[in-house]
Amino acid sequence: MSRYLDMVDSPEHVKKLTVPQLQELAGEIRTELIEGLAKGGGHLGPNLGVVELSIALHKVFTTPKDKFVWDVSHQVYVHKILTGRKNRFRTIRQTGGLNGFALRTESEHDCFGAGHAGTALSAALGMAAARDRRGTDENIVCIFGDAALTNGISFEAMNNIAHTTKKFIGILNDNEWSIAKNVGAISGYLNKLITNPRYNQLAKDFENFVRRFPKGDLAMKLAHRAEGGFKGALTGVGLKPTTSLVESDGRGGHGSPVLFEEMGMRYLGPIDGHNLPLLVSTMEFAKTCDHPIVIHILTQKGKGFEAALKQPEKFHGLGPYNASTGETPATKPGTPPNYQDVMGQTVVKLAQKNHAIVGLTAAMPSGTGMKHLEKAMPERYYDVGIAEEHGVIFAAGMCTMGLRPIVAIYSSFLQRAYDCIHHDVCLQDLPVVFCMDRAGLSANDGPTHHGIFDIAYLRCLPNVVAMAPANEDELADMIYTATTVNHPTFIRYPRGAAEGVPVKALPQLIEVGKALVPQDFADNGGRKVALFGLGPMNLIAIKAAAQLVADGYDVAVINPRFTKPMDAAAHECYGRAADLAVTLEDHVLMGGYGSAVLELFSEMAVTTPVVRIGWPDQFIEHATTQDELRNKYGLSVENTVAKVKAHFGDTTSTAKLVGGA
Ligand SMILES: Cc1ncc(C[n+]2csc(CCOP(=O)(O)OP(=O)(O)O)c2C)c(N)n1
Repeated sequence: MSRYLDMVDSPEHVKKLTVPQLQELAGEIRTELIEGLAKGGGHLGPNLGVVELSIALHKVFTTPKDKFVWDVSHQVYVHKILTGRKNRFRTIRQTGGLNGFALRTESEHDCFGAGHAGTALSAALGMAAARDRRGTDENIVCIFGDAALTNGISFEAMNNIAHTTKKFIGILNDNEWSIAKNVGAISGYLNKLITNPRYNQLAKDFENFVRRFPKGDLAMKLAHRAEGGFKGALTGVGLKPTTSLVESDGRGGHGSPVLFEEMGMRYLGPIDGHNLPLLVSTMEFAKTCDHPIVIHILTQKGKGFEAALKQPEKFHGLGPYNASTGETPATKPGTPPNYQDVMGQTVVKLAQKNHAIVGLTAAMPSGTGMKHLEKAMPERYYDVGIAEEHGVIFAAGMCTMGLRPIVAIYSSFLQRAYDCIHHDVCLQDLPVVFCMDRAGLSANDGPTHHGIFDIAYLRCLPNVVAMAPANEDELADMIYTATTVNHPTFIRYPRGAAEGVPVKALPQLIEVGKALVPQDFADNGGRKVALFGLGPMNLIAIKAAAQLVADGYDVAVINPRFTKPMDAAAHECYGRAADLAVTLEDHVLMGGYGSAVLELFSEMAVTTPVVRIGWPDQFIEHATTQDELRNKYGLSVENTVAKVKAHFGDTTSTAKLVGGA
């Protein structure tokens, strides 16, 4: 049986279909999402929630002229399917395939790239301001989730909207979930709006109102003109300060009737975000508005897939699953634990012994493993929402009162809080412990999520103690050590499964600034090579050492453990003794660990040549696996061996050399 989906490959095709046909298309797209992502995984739940919304947007607006700005943009899969990328959809997040987020270089329909939350309102407002300046008439539509409102930037943008432009369409896609259940006063506030009978009645009135008119631009213009009377009903209430509309929130506030209206925007909602005819009419209406407007739509994360509806957190983003049942493959026996779980379990152990310890996540309880503390000691656990800046300063405040906050944030998301790290934590030398997960690649997410800049951005700051464990046991020791150091501490570790090293029942203190030497020179008469392998690259160094030793080299492997303070004595000793020093890091070369070694050698007049292995000075694309990218960019055992041999003019290596440093 032919499907509408087979006929649709661009927004023009969407426009040609009737609303009932589009409703069928919605069902077909859901099937494509569920089946198409089953093999490789992806952000299934959020995309199932925006099928009708995405279709309605393309029915009413015309990209690329009109602009859709998606917050985080993990929910753009349907938009991709409708904008010429349907045939490549099943390549999403895989090597050479579609990126999992909006990407300007991928399509003219992706007007703004993202991956981090909270940027859409600002970007969209910038576009609206630019449009107004150049006197053109593009519609700018910003789609943001309820969790985006836990982020400060969203409010910074909203503070500016009404003063900046008259034409701005915001769509608040409210499914009550962040990745986990949304948190904080804003989520409580939205809930009050959703359940407020007054607003529900107004939204119903709006629905009845638009239903009376035949579909189409002209009808909506009429509707808009007639809106004078309607407007009173729609917004007048919001502008009147009536505290009774939203009851006291129990937190000392009475809740302004409608926050968005207080900020100078019109508010329309709550609207059923799965009612396609209503969405189409609402968008037609929004298009004619001469005021910034926020349309509050209610959607279900995972709509149309039982398993995803039942477990919204798991299905927010996941790996392969069974397309019929939603079951995910069991972990193979013997698979090491994830670094994030070792982190969370260690925090629980430490918190049991040290009452000053508390744990903090910025909306990522599962992703960071902080959920272990949430479960074990909910009163010592804080989820601040998608608010990394606030989270870091909040932790700094806690430190001043004697607490020992452990802040778990992905390396890439921590970038947002850089000034807070500098100004609030390091400058005051407050002992916040930072656990930086996903330091290294997040392969299938791509450049928005790769965490490969943190050594560079941290090692320039005074007071910092920065470490990188080579395995999960060392991670536990480092977290413990960090809780005893009276300075800001930062621990970077990679995504996913750890190395399979047994983790001691109780973590041990390690000496700050002290490297380890897992393999010393054998003095076998071969050429001396010192491999300085940081963090997970230590294993690469050990494997490369085995091959080099087999070929007659004399190799020492150093596990530096600290990028600040570095073990100057160990670096100097092995640097001087070697004929060649090689640094290996899962980080950009520029400003990273290898750069620090060069600086140290220069200061100590160590003249041994240095080869640096790490990520080049470019944004690294997404791929199916980390290993593919490591091989491509030369962060591999083979390339390490080849580089060493090339240095000595040894032609026994057949591997192609990658990377220039
Ligand atoms: C700065 C930042 N912190 C954390 C994340 C991780 N993250 C990705 S999506 C998401 C939740 C988004 O929720 P919402 O905006 O409501 O959209 P939904 O998935 O519910 O549709 C989070 C916390 C991120 N992308 N960016």
